[in-house]
Amino acid sequence: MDTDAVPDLNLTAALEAVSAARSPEQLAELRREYLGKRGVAARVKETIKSLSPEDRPIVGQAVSLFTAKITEALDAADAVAGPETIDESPIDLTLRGHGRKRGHMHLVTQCRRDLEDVFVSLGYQVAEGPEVESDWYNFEALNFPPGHPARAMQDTLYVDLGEPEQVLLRTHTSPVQVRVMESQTPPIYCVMPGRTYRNETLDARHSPVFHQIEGLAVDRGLTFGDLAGTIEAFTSAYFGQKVKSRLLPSYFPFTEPSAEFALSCVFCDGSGCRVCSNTGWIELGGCGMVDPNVFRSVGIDPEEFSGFAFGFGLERMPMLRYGVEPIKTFFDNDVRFLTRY
Ligand code: FA5
Repeated sequence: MDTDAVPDLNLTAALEAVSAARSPEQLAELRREYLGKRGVAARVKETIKSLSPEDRPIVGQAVSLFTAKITEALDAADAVAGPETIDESPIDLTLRGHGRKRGHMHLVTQCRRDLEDVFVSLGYQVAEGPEVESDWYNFEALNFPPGHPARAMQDTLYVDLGEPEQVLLRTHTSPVQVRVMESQTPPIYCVMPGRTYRNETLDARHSPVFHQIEGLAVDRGLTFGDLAGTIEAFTSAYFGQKVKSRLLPSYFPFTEPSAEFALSCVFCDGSGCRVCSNTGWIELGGCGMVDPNVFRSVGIDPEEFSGFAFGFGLERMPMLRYGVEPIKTFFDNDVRFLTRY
């Protein structure tokens, strides 16, 4: 047996060298030294053919054991030390980035904020109220006594809590008027945006869930002229000076007199088209002077103060401004619609 070739195959020393290696480069160097084409294991293997028949299997097994143990140790050390090569090429700062995709506000929220800004600039405050309401706030305090036929104007969704008092999903934002008048003393100038619910079938312009914005002013000496001027001011601030508003007699139990307000059609400038059913006008909401009974229910003296209120569908505003239809487009959450506005 050629004893000169065998001492190179020192498994213990090789394993110590592997465990002493500190970097991927050192491990790569040891892999070449022990397992490479001209490495220790290969060179010892070459000598096997010159050995005696008895020694060949002994040295062959020793080489296999050495190769297996060193491979195992190097693989384990590589896994801890990380990749064999580290990319040290400089970062190319001229490459275009991927950019950061940013979300934005929903069109209804944008409209709500725009209108809030308009009203704040007119001296109004913004208030909110609960969407799950009592019958008192949604109806009774607004001069709709139980069994009053006007309750049928708003098909109501009731919440069954097993309580004697009826609880419901508010059908309009007008209950917030009552809460504001209960908690503040006049003068009051306030707008109240929020989500509302009605037991209605979905169609092009009506949805069981929609948004309204309510306005309330209570002060000494307010007149119907102030109401008309306020409606003109916020509609032209949102749609531009070209758009005119008009009031037509209507009925709400909580305002007297009451009116319906409409805008000159933004699609045909009032000359008549399919959208406005050839009338030249598009209805936006209801309004009127606060009924003395409502003032009494919240402890405000109707002899001393007068007030006006108005309420309209929030979706109607962007529907008219951008021609969005049907109303369900706002709630479908189709990304193509959401990213357009
Ligand atoms: C009311 O809800 C009254 N609270 C408005 C009011 C406030 C009158 C203050 C007087 C003083 P009405 O039911 O007409 O009124 O609804 C007002 C507006 O809400 C409608 O003109 C319409 O723009 C919108 N609206 C009503 N129902 C729906 C619905 N199902 N889907 C979308 N918008 C609706």
